[in-house]
Amino acid sequence: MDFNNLLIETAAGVATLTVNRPQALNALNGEVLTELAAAFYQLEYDPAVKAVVLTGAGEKAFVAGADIKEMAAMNSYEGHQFALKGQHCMMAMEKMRTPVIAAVNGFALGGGLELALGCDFIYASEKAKLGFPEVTLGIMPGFGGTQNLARLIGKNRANELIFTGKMVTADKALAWGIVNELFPPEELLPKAQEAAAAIAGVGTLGVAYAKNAIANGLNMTKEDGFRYEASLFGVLFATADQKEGMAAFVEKRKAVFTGK
Ligand code: CO8
Repeated sequence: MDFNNLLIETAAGVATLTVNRPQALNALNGEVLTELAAAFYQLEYDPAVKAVVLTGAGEKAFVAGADIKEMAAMNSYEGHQFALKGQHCMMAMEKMRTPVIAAVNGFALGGGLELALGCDFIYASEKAKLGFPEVTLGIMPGFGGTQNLARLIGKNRANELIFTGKMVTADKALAWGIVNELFPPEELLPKAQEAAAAIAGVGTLGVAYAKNAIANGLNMTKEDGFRYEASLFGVLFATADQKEGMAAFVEKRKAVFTGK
């Protein structure tokens, strides 16, 4: 499928998905969100794709937020619909079997930070700046940010970030656990692709089920989560990947996984 605002490059099981609207610092308008949802669907059902890296075009921004110029004229109904559209993209990433790694190469603000938080984990450039400036515009995060950030770093730090609207440096985002690791700008994309390649090289079903267990387990009691984990663990013993992975270990060779 051709996209007006996205680029997709796939190599050796890793798809790099770039939001490509640098003239607007990759801001998310309705069309970008429609395309992102379609791209996630396309990547999820492409057997050649085993991990995704999501980044922004240009040196300045990952995504500088939802498109303020488009939102400026919205009424309450349209705002609600727009929030649901963005949330659909975040939920799509959470439900994908395929892990999505955010490579935050610059500003990740508002809806841009929400997009990164919707990914499975975040790597960032040492120069990145992150924040939720929504309150400075008279609104609040609407693409899942209040929920994902508080679950990730706890209520009080999420409150501070969201209520003040202030940007934080990449160092602070690392210290607060928003970002897993920082890299010099030129190393960020290769490092994210390297992590994605590592994921692409292991058992696809094990990764998919682990992702499922973590995402769903966070909404369960610990006991239910344990039960859920054990069920998925058991299912993996009916797969060719489990047979191959363990046979390869015993035979001292590299496993060749088929995702079956
Ligand atoms: N929306 C639309 N256009 C944008 C956005 C944006 N979020 N960010 C930047 N742009 C545009 C600028 O308007 C400018 O375009 P033009 O050249 O035509 O004027 C171009 O990108 C370059 O930007 P700047 O000239 O401003 O670049 P600077 O380096 O001077 O500043 C900043 C960079 C600090 C990132 C600055 O652009 C900025 O503050 N951007 C807005 C950041 C922001 O407030 N983001 C949050 C938006 S609200 C949001 O995301 C809500 C999500 C939930 C929605 C819920 C549903 C209703």
